Amino acid sequence: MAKILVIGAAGQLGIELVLALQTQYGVEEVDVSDIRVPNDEGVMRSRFLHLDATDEDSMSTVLEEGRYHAVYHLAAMLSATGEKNPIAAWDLNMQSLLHVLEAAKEGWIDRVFWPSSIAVFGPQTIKKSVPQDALLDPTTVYGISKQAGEYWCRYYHEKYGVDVRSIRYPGLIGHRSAPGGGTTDYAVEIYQAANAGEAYTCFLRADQALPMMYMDDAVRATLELMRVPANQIRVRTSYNLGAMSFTPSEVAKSIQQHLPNFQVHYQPDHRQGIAESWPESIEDTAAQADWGWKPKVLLPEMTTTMLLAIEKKTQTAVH
Ligand code: AKB
Repeated sequence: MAKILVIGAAGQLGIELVLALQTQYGVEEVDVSDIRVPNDEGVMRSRFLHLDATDEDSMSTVLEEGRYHAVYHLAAMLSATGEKNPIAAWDLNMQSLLHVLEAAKEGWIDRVFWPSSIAVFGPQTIKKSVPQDALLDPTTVYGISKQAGEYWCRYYHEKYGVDVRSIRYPGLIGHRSAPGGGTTDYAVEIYQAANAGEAYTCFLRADQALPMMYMDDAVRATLELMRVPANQIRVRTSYNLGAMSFTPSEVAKSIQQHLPNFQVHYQPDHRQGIAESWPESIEDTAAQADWGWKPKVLLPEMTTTMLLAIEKKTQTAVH
């Protein structure tokens, strides 16, 4: 039996996390599940379970039979899509988490990972270097579900001893998987457009700074947090995690160092309002102190890596 289950394995983070878990623990040790089949051959080397994470009966059957050591529960509707479907976002984000926490309470899972987000912060939160215990003030249904989820995690830990761990991810940027439905997605799309030789129309303002992180750092942080002995984890809501903060015009400039003719136009849409409500940068001393978190990749290195990797992928697809 596999020891690890990733729920939401077809998503942007899911694909990358599964590949890293397979490398670390072996393909046979990882089961992957989603409501849609992951579009990645590497991920599909693991056993795939077709699973609707909101369906209590299927979830409890899979989790009771699986008796997993670790479950990474990533299924969620993100900020921009969530605003179009608030009730569906709430249902998916909350019901699925409660099914996993209940299964852990039954003793069917030893350790749970659940992602939170910078979306828990809002207009009343301080904008720069947001501390761990800053005011939470979410304005999106996604952010509200993440705030509630954080408190559910702490509740299950304190009441029932469930070992659930969480990170407040900033915007994640990677080249192996596509983002979907987020406000920070521009920071992936911009590299794809640049590589395709196209101009990019950005849905945020040129000067909208947001906290961001390169995917390899995010995956490493997740694996590191899940390896830490339980008694070292002092934050049972969710850890702030910082890496970099940049604006669309700063990414554009960094791309222009490699592709001087690259152009970006700005047409802010409804996602600008969401971005404006979020902080510009995050302080993460709790994660540093409790489990030694340290980001490795900053904007210039990320740009070089992203452009090279996307180009390689495009060439492989053509040949
Ligand atoms: C989104 O933009 O909704 C996500 C997030 C910051 O959690 N990438």
